[in-house]
Amino acid sequence: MEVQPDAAHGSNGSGSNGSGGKGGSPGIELLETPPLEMTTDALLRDVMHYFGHSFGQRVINTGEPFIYQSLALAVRDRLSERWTRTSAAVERDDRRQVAYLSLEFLLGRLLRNALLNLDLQGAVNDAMERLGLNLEDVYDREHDAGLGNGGLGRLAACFLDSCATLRLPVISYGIRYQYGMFRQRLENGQQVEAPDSWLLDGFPWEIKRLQLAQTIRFGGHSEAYTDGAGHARYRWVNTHDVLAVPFDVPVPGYRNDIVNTLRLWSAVATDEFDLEEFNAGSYADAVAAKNAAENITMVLYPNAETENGQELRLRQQYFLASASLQDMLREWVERHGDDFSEFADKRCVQLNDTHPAVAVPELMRLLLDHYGLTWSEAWTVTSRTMAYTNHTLLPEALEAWSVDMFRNLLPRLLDIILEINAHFIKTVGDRWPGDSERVARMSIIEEGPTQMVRMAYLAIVGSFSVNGVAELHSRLLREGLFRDFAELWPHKFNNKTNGVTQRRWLAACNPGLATLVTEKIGDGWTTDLEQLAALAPYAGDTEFQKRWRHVKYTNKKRLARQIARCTGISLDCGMLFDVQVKRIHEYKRQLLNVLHAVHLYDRIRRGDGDELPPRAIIIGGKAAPGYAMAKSIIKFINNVAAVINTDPAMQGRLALVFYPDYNVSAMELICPAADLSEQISTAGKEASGTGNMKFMMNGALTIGTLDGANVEIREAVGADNFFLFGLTVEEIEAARDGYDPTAIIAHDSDFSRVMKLLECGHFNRFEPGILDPVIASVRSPHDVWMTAADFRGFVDAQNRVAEAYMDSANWTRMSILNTASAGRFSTDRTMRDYNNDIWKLEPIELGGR
Ligand code: 26V
Repeated sequence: MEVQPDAAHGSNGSGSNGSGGKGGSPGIELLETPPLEMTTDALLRDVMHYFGHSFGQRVINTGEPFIYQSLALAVRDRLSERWTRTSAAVERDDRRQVAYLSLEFLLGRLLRNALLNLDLQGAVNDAMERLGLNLEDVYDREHDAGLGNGGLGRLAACFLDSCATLRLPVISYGIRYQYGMFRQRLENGQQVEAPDSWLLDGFPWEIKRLQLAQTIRFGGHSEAYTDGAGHARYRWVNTHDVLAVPFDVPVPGYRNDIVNTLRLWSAVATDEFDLEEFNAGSYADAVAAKNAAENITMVLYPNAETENGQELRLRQQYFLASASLQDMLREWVERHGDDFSEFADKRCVQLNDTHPAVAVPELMRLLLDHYGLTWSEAWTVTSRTMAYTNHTLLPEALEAWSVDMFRNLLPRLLDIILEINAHFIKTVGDRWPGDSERVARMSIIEEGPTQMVRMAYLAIVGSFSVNGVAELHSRLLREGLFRDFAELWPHKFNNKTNGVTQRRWLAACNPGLATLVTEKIGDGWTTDLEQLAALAPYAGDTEFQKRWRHVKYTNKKRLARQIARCTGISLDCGMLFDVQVKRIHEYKRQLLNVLHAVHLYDRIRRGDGDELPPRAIIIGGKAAPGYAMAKSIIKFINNVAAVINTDPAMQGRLALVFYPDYNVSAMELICPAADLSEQISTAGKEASGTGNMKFMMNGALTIGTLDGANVEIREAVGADNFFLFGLTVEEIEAARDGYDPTAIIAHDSDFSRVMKLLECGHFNRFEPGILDPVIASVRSPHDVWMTAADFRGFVDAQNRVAEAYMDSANWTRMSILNTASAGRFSTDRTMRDYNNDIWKLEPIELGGR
């Protein structure tokens, strides 16, 4: 262990922890200290120490934040010693490591999972009881770390947990946004965004490491010169520089003493920058410039899949890529000097979508301009180091930056991109001589009125591996979007089906079910999810079914309480809880779900609902602030909900809830309580989905299309235990030609009645026209998402659901079989797949204390 000048209790000092980071002088070896005790007494003592001394508190109240903060620090101390040992082991062994680069890590809360992974839940529970507090209330004091939009960001967070649990030496790099995903309020049924100032009370898990700060350049221009050896070289001059300061967050593995690092970069103005202006006598300008620099990490972009092209977003991407690569190279050079011949054997960079793909030219730049490699040496290193994961098939979500923006912001990188493209185009020309159309199709630069850099193509050209996130998605990439590239480099393309961590998404969020499962089959499933298969033999066991239903019922009560608190709507827990929570997007078809709700409403009103089980349809999710149609869909849901929920005839038979401010913590309450999981995207549009896996794991049945990982979920659980409907990818494409929703509606009396209710203004009596765009989209022959095409199939499948739910023994059997079949959908399996095929890491071996 090294001396940490600032390593006193709870300091946010600049000790050397995480991976590497020695200053100049050799450290003094710190004397071996005994490990911190994991007992109730020791924890209580430390909590009170922080509470009294660090926060200056004397009286414990249920509502105050300081017990949470104090507990988090006491737990962080226990993580710290394991963290130092993990970092030392990784450094000592000098084996292959992965850097996972992502603009998003949707962490949610950290305390509960830290306690679970350290096996401290019992001791801390007792400690809180002794203070007269309930641990659940303490958990509730923690603000979600909402540093992501949705699936892609939450996936990265699940990867952290699984990599640490599998002992994989993976360091993850991201951005420490001051404001995470916006908070959603509803005003008159409409979404209103509020800033998420999640750092306001402080974030007790992070440790600032100022001595590892990196300088990031923007602007200026590139300049040719001849070096001492007579070689033509380039340098990037006249730049505006910003400092990237890392904050490290510990990532504990499950009961294995491993603690990996999540390194989040924060932008700070450089001193030189300020001084220059200051000396020129313009203090105000200097402060303004400081603001501009620090804006880079101010806010998470909330526009997944829409509104691309903001310059600040490109700044964020480059800031992350450059800081992370410089950090890796600093650490490399400390050990290996400037010999990069083994770099690609010992390091791998996994790009989470194209968001950090500017890392490809940035690594080239650092190797060429800073370390003097030749082009071909640098390219060999870069293209053997990078690996790229694609997360979307939607053309509008494929990133492209204008060449002009690149030239202004990152001139030296544009040079390098153009040169990469020149080499690449030659490769294409050699393989397909004379095929200029193909060259234009594949070029990294898209020609047209404004030239664009196609980031996905840059990522593919610069990587040795390209993967999709579900089998269907990976096939569609190879056959569609990236077809030319798959033809050129078939060996690069592979699939890695997503997963979720069962530690958060079953063990922590559903203690009732976790206990029941463990009683039956032991606790091996926490690190080997396939063991859930051992539940299958009990699926028909009446006694076990009874207990299974009891757990579900208890979870439904917990959710109903929360829904009553935040919406005022009271739900009866005998109702079928029919849940769709995810980002609001046309392709996910929340609209189709509401059409079904209106159909049920209509059936009950016309006296045709006596056969139906009572149902609560729960929808939650955020719309991108600039995505007008998604926002209108939220308004639409709320208007329909207002009518349904106030109609006495619907009482106890049908309810529609819009769950406000859906986030990770909300899902922890929601997924254990769901009976039915809605996965109803237009086939070919949802890359994978991961909510589908959380619901399945917690015993919900799925109603879904053949899209994303639904296909594999259905395969795993068996067609009989999955409610399938809708057109396939091929059928969707075939049905586009001559698509005529009005004819479909006319031929379906249920559908006609639904449309009549909508079109006569039944759900917007005092707001004429407000729902028109949404309603019109159903009738539009240009509806890309083909909502009308799947209406009949969806309603029929929902009728099968209703019938199945009435047979409670059979429903419970299917519910148990869903959990029993969820084994494949652990991120432990996903990470093993990445490791076996792409990363090839050996597990960390901790040394003795
Ligand atoms: C795009 C943009 C563009 C503008 C600025 C902000 C921003 C943020 C995110 C994105 C792309 C999001 C892509 C995404 O989230 N894909 C989801 O990835 C999940 C994990 O693989 C997968 O389960 C979902 O099906 C897929 O939609």
